[in-house]
Amino acid sequence: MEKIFCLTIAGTDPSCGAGIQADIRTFEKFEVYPFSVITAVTYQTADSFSGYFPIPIESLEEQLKILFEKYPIKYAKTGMIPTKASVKIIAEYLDKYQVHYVVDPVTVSSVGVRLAEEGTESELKKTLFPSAQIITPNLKEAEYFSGINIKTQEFDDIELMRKAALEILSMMTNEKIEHKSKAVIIKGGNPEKNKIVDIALISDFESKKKKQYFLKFLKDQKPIEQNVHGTGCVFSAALTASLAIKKDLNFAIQNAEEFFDENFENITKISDRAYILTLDYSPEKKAVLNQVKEIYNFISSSKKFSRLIPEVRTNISVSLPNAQSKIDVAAIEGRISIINGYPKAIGKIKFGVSDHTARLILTTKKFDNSLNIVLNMKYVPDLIQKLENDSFFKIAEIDRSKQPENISLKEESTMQWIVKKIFEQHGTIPDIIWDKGEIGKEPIMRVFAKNAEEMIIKIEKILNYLEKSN
Ligand code: PXL
Repeated sequence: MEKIFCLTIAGTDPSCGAGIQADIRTFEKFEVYPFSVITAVTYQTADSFSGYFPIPIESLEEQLKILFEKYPIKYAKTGMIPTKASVKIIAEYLDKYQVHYVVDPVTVSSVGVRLAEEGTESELKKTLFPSAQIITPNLKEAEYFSGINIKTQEFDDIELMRKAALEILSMMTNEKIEHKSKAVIIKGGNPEKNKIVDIALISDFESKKKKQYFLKFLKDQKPIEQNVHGTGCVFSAALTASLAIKKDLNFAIQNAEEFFDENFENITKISDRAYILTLDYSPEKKAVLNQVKEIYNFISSSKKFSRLIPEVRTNISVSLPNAQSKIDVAAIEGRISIINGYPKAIGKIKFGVSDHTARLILTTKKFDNSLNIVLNMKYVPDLIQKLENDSFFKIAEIDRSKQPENISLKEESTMQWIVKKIFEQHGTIPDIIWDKGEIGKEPIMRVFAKNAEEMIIKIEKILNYLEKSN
């Protein structure tokens, strides 16, 4: 298969979280070929920045020249550009070779140090913005380039983010290059407590009629004290690669946002105060995700299993061996429902997306750390009877009406109460805990297992009994 070419024009980061290194790592995730032109060498770690050396202009030009003369590169991104002269020469080559490019207008590093000489911003605006296909400022950069103060009182105003995006779009004026569409994406607004928002403004020229619209990406803020190093680079590289692959701007934006969110689930601490995106799961996390997948594949191929899906819907929660919180538990986002008679996942398999079943397995692990999986099912009375008569299963009933009122009001403590009570009564965590429900609470069966293989054996047996029951 022919390789898709992408080019990053940026500074190097020896700590590998941002800059050229982050771009190459991201490009490789998209399986595009990562050409790279170095604009500066920086001296930094993930949480400190001590300086940089701008690549002399002749050397910068040699890099651009040799690549563009040899390879038909049509998609690029720019990151750190340390001098006005470098901006000019880069713009010249991108224009000359009619490249579709994304500008990440970084002039200040994530720790607040300048990455470019004074005046670089106006050079970016004058020579690089006009022909850009996408510009991806963060909030501060958007404020700077638009001249609009986006933060009103405590939180950022989404309406003002939209205004700033319109203002920046008005700087993308060069019609020489035929983009079918252009966009400005303002990243990292904080519209309310614990929320992060990206606003994309798309200007679509399909069929010559200009159509402008906004997309809004609202996300939960992660409980991390420090900035994560290199996020802007990863996002704009994902955008460039997605654009090169499908040549559709709306798709590229959605795809890059999705890629970013998935990887943001997987932040890694590389020193005391520094976090980076590893862009991949550790073998341990991959194994957990695979276990959810294995169980889901088994369930979703069984029409019969639909009879075991309760009103609240089923989820499969699989925990890391030493899970501490729900972020260490993988499950199916949106749970498993029934579509065309078959069990069907509503969303993707991810860490941190289950509440109820995650709490259940986390509490269970406090009593028996060998257990890692729980799956909730509908309570079927005569099925329970059959399972009780099979010595393969240890099975226990919990009477929810015995729950103290102050606990039943809080779902979180309910899960803890159920598991604790059962453990006190039986001295062990059984294979199945079931209850007959109570007013407003559906009766449920919860199946526990150490690993996917064991869970599938249990489900198979349960399905066999289900066949024989009414
Ligand atoms: O994240 C912005 C950025 C881009 N490029 C390089 C950097 C930084 C931040 O420090 O060092 C090379």
